Amino acid sequence: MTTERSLVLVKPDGYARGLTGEVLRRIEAKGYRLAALKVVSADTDMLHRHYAEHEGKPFFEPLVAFMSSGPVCAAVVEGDRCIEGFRTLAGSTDPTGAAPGSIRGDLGRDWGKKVQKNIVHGSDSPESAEREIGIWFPEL
Ligand code: DAT
Ligand code: MG
Repeated sequence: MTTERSLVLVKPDGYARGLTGEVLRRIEAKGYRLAALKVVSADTDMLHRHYAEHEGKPFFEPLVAFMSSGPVCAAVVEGDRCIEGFRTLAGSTDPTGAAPGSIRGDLGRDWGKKVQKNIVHGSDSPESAEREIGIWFPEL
């Protein structure tokens, strides 16, 4: 077993739709622990750092604009292999193709803005998780 931490965000679409509780419920039902939790209005500096790997891609600036369009719920999720586990709970990036049973597959769809409004973010590696936790929870 490898205990990991993941940075999970309920994005502005999920927060505005009142899906925060449903996302957190699924995380806890899976057996992961909410080690830290808060509602944040992210500024563009934070988001540029958070999405640094996507800088220069055509969807980068629209993504940052969307992510700063409203509050998000940020969580540090803890558990054995929770990085891969949460990404499985989230489903694939495009909600239209995400598997039923996943957060994006059950609750997301094509809203006419490509795949921007896909409800959640989850770290993709232990290195990304620690970097992202430093951005969203500098106090930890
Ligand atoms: P994920 O969130 O599944 O890790 P990612 O890291 O590749 O996906 O991309 C980050 C976010 O950027 C993703 O959740 C939605 C948006 N995005 C990704 N690919 C996109 C594309 N081709 N067009 C528009 N937005 C995109
Ligand atoms: Mg990603």
